[in-house]
Amino acid sequence: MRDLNLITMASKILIIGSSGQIGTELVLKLRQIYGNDHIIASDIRVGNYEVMKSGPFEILDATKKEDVLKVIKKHNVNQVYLMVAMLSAIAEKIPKKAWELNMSTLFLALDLAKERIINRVFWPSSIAVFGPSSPKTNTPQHTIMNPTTVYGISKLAGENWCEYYHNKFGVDVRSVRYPGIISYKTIPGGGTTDYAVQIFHEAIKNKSYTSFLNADTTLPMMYMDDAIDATIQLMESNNISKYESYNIAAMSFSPKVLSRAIQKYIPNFIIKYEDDTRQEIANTWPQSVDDKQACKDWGWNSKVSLDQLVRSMLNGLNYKV
Ligand code: AKB
Repeated sequence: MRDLNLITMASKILIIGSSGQIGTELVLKLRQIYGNDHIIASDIRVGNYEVMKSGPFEILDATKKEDVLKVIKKHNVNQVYLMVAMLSAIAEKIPKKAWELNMSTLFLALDLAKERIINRVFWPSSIAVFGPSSPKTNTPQHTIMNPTTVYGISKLAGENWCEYYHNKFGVDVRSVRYPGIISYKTIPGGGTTDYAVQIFHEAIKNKSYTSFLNADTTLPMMYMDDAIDATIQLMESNNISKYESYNIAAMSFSPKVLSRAIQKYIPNFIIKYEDDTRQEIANTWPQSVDDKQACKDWGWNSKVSLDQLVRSMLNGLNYKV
């Protein structure tokens, strides 16, 4: 557990969207650091067993300001991690709903900070802010950005709004651009990088997986532990030079490279390829991003390699290696 100073500083933290892939593990890690009662989990649906039994949980619709306010007042919350979003692939199917959800929840959190009801917000952006005209490799933090998906457009607009609220109203809102996040506790839903989680479940169960991205589609990826560390490190940092979304990087791989890394432990695993509309999305995203600003400003450094990721995934899913 961290020292008392930090606990007082961040006395109560609300995670909105705590039943999702990242929200689940964020709650568990924050509870380890700050103590169970300091971390309020909330979502529109109940979360996994560990989240539900280890501390406070509220059913919460993140689009309803009155309800969010009630929870904030009830628990005396002063920081919010807003982990609600409709991801890239699903958002293409219901674009207006996705835009509405992604933007209205962000405005709600920004306004709470503007009104000084809370004093710090974390809001996740994504590599989806980049587009076909952005440099493909080592994509800089500042470059041409022309996202082609509703999700990417909402994330880029969100980044601009965060900066605007910071510059105009002094809102302390912090953000990283997540790559594809790989984890075993909760499955992701509706993203373009989801194959990199599904593949482990299928490799263990059926020894075979049909990838919806083609063999050589290389994308930036990260193991969940690194993503959680980056998020908390940024939120705790006193060294932020830029109130804008930071690129963070760990590794890049394609379905072919990942399948070979899995075959090291499951030699009879086979992968087939049948790409679908998610391929078009992936084609517009970077293969790797340059994260030197995050390294310099708040000491970001990834710790988990591809082989460690594969071992942790297999062990976590009870396939002991
Ligand atoms: C998605 O695939 O939509 C997300 C992302 C990269 O933001 N995982």
